[in-house]
Amino acid sequence: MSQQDSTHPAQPPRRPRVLSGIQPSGHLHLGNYLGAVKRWAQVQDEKECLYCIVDLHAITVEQEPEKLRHQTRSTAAMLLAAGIDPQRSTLFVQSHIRAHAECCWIFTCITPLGWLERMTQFKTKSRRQQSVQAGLLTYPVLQAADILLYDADEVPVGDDQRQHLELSRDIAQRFNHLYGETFVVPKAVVPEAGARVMGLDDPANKMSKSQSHVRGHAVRLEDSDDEIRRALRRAVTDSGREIRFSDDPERAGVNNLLTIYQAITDKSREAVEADFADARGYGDLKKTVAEVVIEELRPVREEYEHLMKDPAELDRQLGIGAERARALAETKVAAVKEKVGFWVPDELKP
Ligand code: AQP
Repeated sequence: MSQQDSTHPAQPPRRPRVLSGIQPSGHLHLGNYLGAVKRWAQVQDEKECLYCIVDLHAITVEQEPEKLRHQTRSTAAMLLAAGIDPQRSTLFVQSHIRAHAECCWIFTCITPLGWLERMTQFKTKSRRQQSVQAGLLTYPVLQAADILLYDADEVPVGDDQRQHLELSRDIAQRFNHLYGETFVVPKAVVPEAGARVMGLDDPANKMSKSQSHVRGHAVRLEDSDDEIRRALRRAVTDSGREIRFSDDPERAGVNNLLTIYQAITDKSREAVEADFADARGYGDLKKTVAEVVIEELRPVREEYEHLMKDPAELDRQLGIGAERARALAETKVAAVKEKVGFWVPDELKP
């Protein structure tokens, strides 16, 4: 070994950096858990993870201030309960880091309107609103800022977020093209099973926080065992009897129940179908799915209830996360401002 090798041992390769976010816009549900949060917890050892409670995103639709404040904390508690470990991951609240809003504005000025008007989520959510605010349209630009500020390599999300991720990539490439190499172009990581959990009352549409107040729509992560049993018993199916995965829209309800079962048990599609070969109909399917959901969510709910009893500790954890995230984001946004030609006086440099 040369002298240089012994004094400067090779640096281990940087672990891929992961960033993902969740809106504190209501009760977290089984779709959030299977499509996102469960995977977030699983990758904490192999990747460098940042997880963000995106309250700036939540106000793109109307929120009650006190409720939003409560939901921000309860979302943090639910993430910790579901296995996000603040020793291994950086967990923080988006509005605690000013750089997100600053970077969003800069991106807004390089993003063509047509890119935003194409977004499916904008079209769906704006249909549900009586009056549509501009923030709903620019939502994916803020999302690009969340991701690109931290040079994230990977973004684990449910299938519904694929299109937004494409837009983040487009914005990164456009900025790099206009101002020179600045941002990592991230990639979406979508789980094979559970990527899109559909509403139990309406399997044509995804399970959604903002609809979780609708009776029979969602399994909420804090639901009791009985509430979970009731929600699954009521799940919409069809008039058939065959328990198989299917792309037929008529059979979307059964497909959804099998997808939930598969995402929890981590079995192959064949093994899942074999488990129901002797079932006597959809009633048996619903009962079995309810039991695996209950077993999966019970420890999460119990830990959540425990964490919610100590808000000071919760705030302390979020403070530590914000400090770590701020150090990264402030440095990056300073470099971005420099590139676009802002004059930054010394006292404002990080
Ligand atoms: N139904 C779903 N199936 C699988 N994954 C889902 N996700 C959301 N719904 C499903 C994933 O959860 C993560 C956090 O989502 P979000 O907070 O950004 O909310 P969202 O995608 O807008 O969906 P919600 O939870 O239904 O909230 P509202 O109603 O407020 O829009 C993301 O990774 C998402 O893919």
